[in-house]
Amino acid sequence: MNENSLKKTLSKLNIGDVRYFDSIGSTNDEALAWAATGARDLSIIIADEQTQGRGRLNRKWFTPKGSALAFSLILRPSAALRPHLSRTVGLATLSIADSCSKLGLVPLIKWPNDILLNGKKTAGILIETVWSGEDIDSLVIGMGINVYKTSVPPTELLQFPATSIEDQLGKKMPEREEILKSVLNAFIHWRERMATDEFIDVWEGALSFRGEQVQIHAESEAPIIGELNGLESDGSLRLHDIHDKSIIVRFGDVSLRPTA
Ligand code: BT5
Repeated sequence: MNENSLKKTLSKLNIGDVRYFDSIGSTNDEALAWAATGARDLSIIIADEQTQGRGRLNRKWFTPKGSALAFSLILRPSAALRPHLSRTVGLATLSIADSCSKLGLVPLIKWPNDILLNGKKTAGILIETVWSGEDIDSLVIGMGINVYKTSVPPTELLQFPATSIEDQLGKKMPEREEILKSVLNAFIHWRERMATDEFIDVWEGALSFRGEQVQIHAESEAPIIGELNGLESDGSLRLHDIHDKSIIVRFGDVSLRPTA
C-alpha cells in the first residue's frame, strides 16, 4: 500500500479527503482532531501501522506494519440520519461483512462491534463522537481489519480468538486497497439505506449466535444470560430469558460470549 496508489484507488469513490500515514499512533485520534477542525463528510485517515491503536475502554488494538487495514472515517450526519445514529455500528459492521462476503467468505457480526470469520475475530469497530455543545458534530468510525496472517496478535494477548482474511481465504489474496474500496462502497450503499427496515433486517440476519444462549458482560454488573433473539429498531440487542421475557441490551461497553 502506498499513498499514491491508495489515493488513486479512492479518487473514484464519492468520499471526502484522504490522509495517509506510514505509521501513526491511532487513526481515531488523528480523525477526532481533524473532525474538530472541520474535516469534510466521509474524509478518511488510513495508516499502514498503528503504534497506539485503541479498542473500546482503552483496550489495545494491534496493527503491525504491512499487515492490516486500519482507518477512521469521519461522518457528518445529515438531519435525516440524526434520528438513526444509534445504528452507526451496524453500518460499519455490515460494510465489513459485505466486503468479506464478496470475497466468498461467510462473515457474522458479534454484536455490537466485531466481525467474525469462522467464529474468530477478524475486525473490530471503535466509534467516537465529536460534540458541539449538546449536539453531535461528527462521528469518527475506526475500523481495524486483519487482512494478512501477520496481523493476528499472539493468542496470549487476546480474550477472544482471532483470525485474518488470509487465514480464512486460503487462496490468492486481493490487495488491501481493493478490500478498503469494497468496504467503503458498502458503507456508502448502506448509509443511504440506514433509516430503512431493510437495514435492520439485513443487520439482524448477519448476527452471530442467533437462537443461541449468550452472556452479556457489562462493567461492574452481573452478566445477563438469555437466548439471542434479534435487534430492536435502534440496533439494541434483544434476548429472551428462561421465562421467555425480553431483555433489551443497549449499546455500551458490553461484551458478548456464547454460554457453552
Ligand atoms: C475493538 O475493540 O474491537 C475496536 C477496534 C478498533 C480498531 C480501529 S483500527 C483504526 C482505529 N484506530 C484505533 O486506534 N482504533 C480503531 P474491543 O471490542 O474493545 O476489542 C479489543 C480487544 O481485541 C483487545 O483487548 C484484544 O484482546 C483484541 N485485539 C487487539 N488487536 C486485535 C487484532 N488485530 N485482531 C483481533 N483481536 C484483537
